[in-house]
Amino acid sequence: MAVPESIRKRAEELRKEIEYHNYRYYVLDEPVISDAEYDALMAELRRLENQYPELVTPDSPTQRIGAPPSQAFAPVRHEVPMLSLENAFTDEDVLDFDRRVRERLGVEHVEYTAEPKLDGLAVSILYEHGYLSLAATRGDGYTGENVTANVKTIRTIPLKLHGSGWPERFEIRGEVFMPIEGFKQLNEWALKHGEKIFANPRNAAAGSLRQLDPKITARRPLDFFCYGHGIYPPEQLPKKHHLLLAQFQEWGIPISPELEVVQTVAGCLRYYRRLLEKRESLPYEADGVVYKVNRFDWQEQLGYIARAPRWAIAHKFPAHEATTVVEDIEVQVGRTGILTPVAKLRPVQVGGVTVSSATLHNFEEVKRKDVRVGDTVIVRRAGDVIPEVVKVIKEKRPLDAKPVEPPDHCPVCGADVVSEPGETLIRCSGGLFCPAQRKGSIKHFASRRAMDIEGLGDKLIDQLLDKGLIKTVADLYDLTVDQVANLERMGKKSAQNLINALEKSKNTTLARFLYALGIREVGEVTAQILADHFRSLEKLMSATEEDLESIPGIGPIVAKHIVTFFRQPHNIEIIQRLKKAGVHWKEPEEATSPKPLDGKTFVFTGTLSSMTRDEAKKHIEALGARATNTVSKNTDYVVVGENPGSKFHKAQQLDITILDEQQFLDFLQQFGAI
Ligand code: 5U1
Repeated sequence: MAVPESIRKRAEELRKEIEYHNYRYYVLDEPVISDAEYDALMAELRRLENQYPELVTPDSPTQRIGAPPSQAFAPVRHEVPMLSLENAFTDEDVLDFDRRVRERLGVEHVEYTAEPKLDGLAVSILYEHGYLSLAATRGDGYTGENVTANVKTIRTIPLKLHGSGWPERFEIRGEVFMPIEGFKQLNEWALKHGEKIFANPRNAAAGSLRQLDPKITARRPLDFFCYGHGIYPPEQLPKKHHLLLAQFQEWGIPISPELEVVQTVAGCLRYYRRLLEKRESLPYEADGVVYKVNRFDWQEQLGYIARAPRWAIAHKFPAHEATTVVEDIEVQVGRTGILTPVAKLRPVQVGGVTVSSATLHNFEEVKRKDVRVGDTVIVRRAGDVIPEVVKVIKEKRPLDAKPVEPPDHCPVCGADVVSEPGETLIRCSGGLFCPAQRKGSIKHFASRRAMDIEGLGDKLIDQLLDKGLIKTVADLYDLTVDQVANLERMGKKSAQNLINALEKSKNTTLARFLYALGIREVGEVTAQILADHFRSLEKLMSATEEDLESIPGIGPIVAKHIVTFFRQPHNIEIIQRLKKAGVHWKEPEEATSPKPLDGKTFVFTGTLSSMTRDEAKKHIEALGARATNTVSKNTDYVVVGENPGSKFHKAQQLDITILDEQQFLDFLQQFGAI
């Protein structure tokens, strides 16, 4: 059946539009349409392609998840070998590297590029006539595996290059990685569904990319930064490495936002210290920094030794893994009653932090890893993820190492331990009568992303509960200065501060309040969806499971938990008491009412002295703007505090409006936000 011209044109329009929205969403982090609108565009394109299969082009956005499972990955020979890097572990190693570079070139001053070394999986991607045509893993450097179908599912990698002027045939090289947040969510999901837990983001990225079924890869939160090239016509190569990467970025290829050009080895070492300080707050795992001689002609002059270039080196961060001994295995009870085995460890330094306990996730994991009290284990700490036991060194197991079994009764309240069919997790059945669950729910209520009660930390909550001053979250708002002042390590002033913080927390948002209630399966995102949809607590409380399930993003399990929660008389009583105590919020407005900064994006860098980053974000969000992490040409304002990072330089390069702290405060004042 011939395809009518009008349909062909519509399919082409849809492809372009969807790719544009993919770019806004995945690369710029600045979507301009809702998920529902995006889904409607995809559905329309799929419909047309199903009706007229000849409309399916290799770069169609539908092809990102549509490829059939392959039986194995075919080998791919790299025309230009994929090199590895020499490692430097100390400043001296880097100074030696720079000395060797300068001596070989016979120069005094060398310009380098510096960027994070991501802990992921290296891939090479071939573009032909502007289309992604082949993607392969590094393999042994000479032959890799064909992972084209899987790489095509990574939303930030363009299937068709933007702009123009690209060589007919060229390769980009870079790292596929899993951002820490995505890794945490993937493991939480795996934990709940009894699936394999990944030891670290690197394994998760590698495991996801090497899935035989690309549909599985498509569901994994993978990302990519390009750091170099393979095949490339020499006459089209710019003079410097950073210019090539800037060119790649113009064609829609993601590069590290932390990339910087630095002068001499001193600049390299300064960059290293800056990045090391930021390491824990980076959204991905970096295991070091890579320095490269920026000029391509100098790179060529320097050449290679064995399989590593003489013009680049990886300066490694201190290890995030260490070996220690399991002194005990305790069972902790969380706020939803889940029993988690925790290894109590002989204290050990892991990447600059002393670690004395590590999660074992659940009892299936304890069995699978066969962890026993007395075992020598490898522990790992990644970003702000809770340290975990990676593996047991069986050769070092003492004869009296003690295995542990899951308990039948809650170690805190003695209630029966139960498990739901098909769940790996076991729970205490004591509900809010269990002191551990009560404590957990109060900690959650007070936490920064919930009611944000400053100063109400774990130790204080323990004391308040132990002294019988509070039993539920509603009791917090009945506390008096005198009651608090009598607690250990508290005085009149700190007690008054806590009462002030409680008073301040009463002014909240519906989404935060819903999240703070600790309804099972209602995290921050779900709470926001519910607040946006119902815009009133009363409406949500009277919603049926059916009403809830009709909302995009709310499934039957979440719907059931929500309805069950609002059916419990003690929950209703707590909500009424909280409202009576003065907890309030402005009903979220219709998304359509315009705000002065609608559509504007802000990036914050450095420390503000007058408010926290979260407070600053709240101010601009209230005016309709959004805060993003990456500076791009679509950023409207970059707010620069003390000790700003590379985003400041990027903003200068891109000529974006920069506001220092005072200018930012004036700006907010102008809109009556402060
Ligand atoms: N950031 C970065 N990681 N990384 C890894 N740059 C970089 N360069 C590499 C490797 C293996 O190799 C160069 C020789 C292209």
